[in-house]
Amino acid sequence: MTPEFILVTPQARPQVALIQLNRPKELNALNLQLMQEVAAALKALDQNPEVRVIVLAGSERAFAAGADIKQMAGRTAIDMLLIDQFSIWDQIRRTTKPLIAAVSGFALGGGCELAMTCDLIVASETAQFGQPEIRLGTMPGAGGTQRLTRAIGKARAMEMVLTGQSISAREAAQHGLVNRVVPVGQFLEEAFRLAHSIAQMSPVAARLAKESINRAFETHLDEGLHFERKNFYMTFASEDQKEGMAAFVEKRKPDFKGK
Ligand code: CO8
Repeated sequence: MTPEFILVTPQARPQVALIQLNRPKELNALNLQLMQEVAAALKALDQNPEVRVIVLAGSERAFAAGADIKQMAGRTAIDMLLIDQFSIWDQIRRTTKPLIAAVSGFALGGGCELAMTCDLIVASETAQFGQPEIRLGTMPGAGGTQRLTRAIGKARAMEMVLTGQSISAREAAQHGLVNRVVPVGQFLEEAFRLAHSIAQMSPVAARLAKESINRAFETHLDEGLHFERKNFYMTFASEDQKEGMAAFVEKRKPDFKGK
């Protein structure tokens, strides 16, 4: 079925796919269908052997202005429980390939949380990141209190979540929330550039490295190191490791096949 609220380009660049949120009138507000479409597209691209890295973008004006307030407004707690929208977010989190958010304009509420669910964030100079839910009488629900705190620290996360104030792209970069900030006309191209440089690497090693970094947020050091070591050993079962080291010795560029 053709998605209604996103555009999917499996080969936006060689080996790099693009998912573009496309609900412009509503500033890409994340209704349930849009989120389901994103999760389904990510699953398909994750299984597509031609794709090594995925870029998730909005428009220049808005990455996403949050969950769809109009859709949520009248719901009860039990409606929210039964709709179980966060199972979709859990599915997104299971994407094994590197996922880059290309953020310009508003990344608010669920929009900020969606960007933080990605592995890297490229921001335009106009990007603003915020968790304004408190102004609506609620609070972040898709990881905002957890991922933001891990990314920028308790004091700043408290201020953003308790006041609802946004931070600029520059502040987000200073505090380690985003990887880089570029002029607005270049944010997508910069995301593709970053995606391309990752796509040159071994997809097997990238997958295992991503998994290991994410484990750092979920466990204590001893177990994290143990997990990392197992994944490190696992790379030695790949042809890519043999190719990478042979290419170094032979002074040539490696040709990684993802096996
Ligand atoms: N939901 C629904 N519609 C929205 C949303 C939204 N989050 N944001 C903007 N829109 C709509 C507006 O209602 C407006 O529609 P219409 O033209 O029909 O009135 C249109 O988009 C354009 O918006 P504005 O006219 O307001 O544009 P401005 O440039 O004046 O303002 C802002 C832009 C500042 C982004 C403003 O629209 C705004 O404050 N939006 C709401 C931001 C917000 O509070 N986000 C948090 C939402 S709650 C949340 O995300 C909880 C997450 C929980 C888990 C995630 C589950 C998916």
